[in-house]
Amino acid sequence: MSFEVISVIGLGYIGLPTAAAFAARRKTVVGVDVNRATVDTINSGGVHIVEPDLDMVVRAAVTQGHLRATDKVEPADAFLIAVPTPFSTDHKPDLSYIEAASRAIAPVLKKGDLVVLESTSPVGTTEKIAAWLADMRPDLSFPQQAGEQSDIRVAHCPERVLPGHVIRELVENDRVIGGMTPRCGELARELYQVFVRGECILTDARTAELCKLTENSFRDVNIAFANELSLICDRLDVNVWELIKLANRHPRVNILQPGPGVGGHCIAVDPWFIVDSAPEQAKLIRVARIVNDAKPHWVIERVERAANRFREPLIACLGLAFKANIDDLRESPAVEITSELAERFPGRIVAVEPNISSLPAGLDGRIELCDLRTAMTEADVIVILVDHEQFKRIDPVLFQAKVVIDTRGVLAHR
Ligand code: SAJ
Repeated sequence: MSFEVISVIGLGYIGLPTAAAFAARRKTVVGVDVNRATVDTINSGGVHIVEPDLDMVVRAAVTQGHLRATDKVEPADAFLIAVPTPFSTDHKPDLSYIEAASRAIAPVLKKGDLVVLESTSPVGTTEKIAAWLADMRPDLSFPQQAGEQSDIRVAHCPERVLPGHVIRELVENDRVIGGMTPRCGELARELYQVFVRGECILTDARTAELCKLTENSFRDVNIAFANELSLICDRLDVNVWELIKLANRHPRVNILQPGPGVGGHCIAVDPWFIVDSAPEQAKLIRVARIVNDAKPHWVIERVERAANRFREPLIACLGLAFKANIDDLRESPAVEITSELAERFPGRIVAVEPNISSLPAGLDGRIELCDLRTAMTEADVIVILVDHEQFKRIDPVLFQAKVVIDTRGVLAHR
């Protein structure tokens, strides 16, 4: 089977780079997005997200005629679903985007097509997609009905790329591919091998779903351990950064770094999908989420204590992104902390974020975006929230005579 026309549904942080990767291999790629502005930007050779080298790859794909965006699903040989899977306020997964994408694909499906779910999803979602498709297309057979003889093949291949390194990791990382039947998996492997240089390992769909959730939960639990240590160290007057460095000299210990909390749209979300599916069993995973979610509040209290020593303190928050050297502010603990400080303190709060040029809606008008030099000169209290390269290079002398709350160990790691 050769896949000549590939449709990618959802042109966000994962869908767009994936579409561009197929296009770079001279496949005909049709990207689909409900956002008209996104479609127009891509068709003009631009990108609507910041990711190193993505602009170059997309521009080349569009200019050479291999990638085109549209807001309507068109017939293709393979369909990749890469839409968001957020959760509701009570931590229940919201599959509405996946269901909408599946129902949009259904009318154009033809015998022999492959449908792959890329979005990180709760266990059982791939089976749900097959059920939604079957519901809309009684004239076609699906794996849950016809097994290996089905007209349509369905598989899950979760994305695993690290924001900031997407273009490289997309090609180099191993992929776990879960077919609804072994043949579904094999076909999906054929598809991904078009651009993936890592190994494509086959399993069933449920294992692939849980595998992705497990990877991010593993990281969350390990960050929670580091964050809990930072609280213990504060209580016992021990330097947590030195402690971790020393403990990691043991050949079988590898503790991660504490921070102001866990941000982004993956690590802080995916563990809840496991908790939701197995609430009785997922005790450690749930507690890790609670520990990490509590960390921003702990930081706020410490800043409050420090600021109360001044009559009218100027507080400078260094960093707003959810982690170092990116411009992504989504689900950022740094934003949460800065916003809460603005709520609590009547005085001036400034933020330094070298990777953005204007403040997001929630912070605009409440705090000021300022340059590093001004912040370091004028502030009484400095709160380091992100370990951006620019902050690691600050002259230590500038921190003298300031109250510094260093949530990332920037000063300790010099
Ligand atoms: N963080 C810490 N301490 C650490 C490491 C991270 O506090 O030692 C914080 C970061 O500052 C950030 C958050 O955790 O706020 C998440 O950052 P991250 O670098 O751990 O992960 P993401 O969200 O950028 O990407 C993760 C990756 N998953 C794993 O490393 C297991 C990536 O490979 C996934 O593809 C991505 O989630 C995803 O899309 O699921």
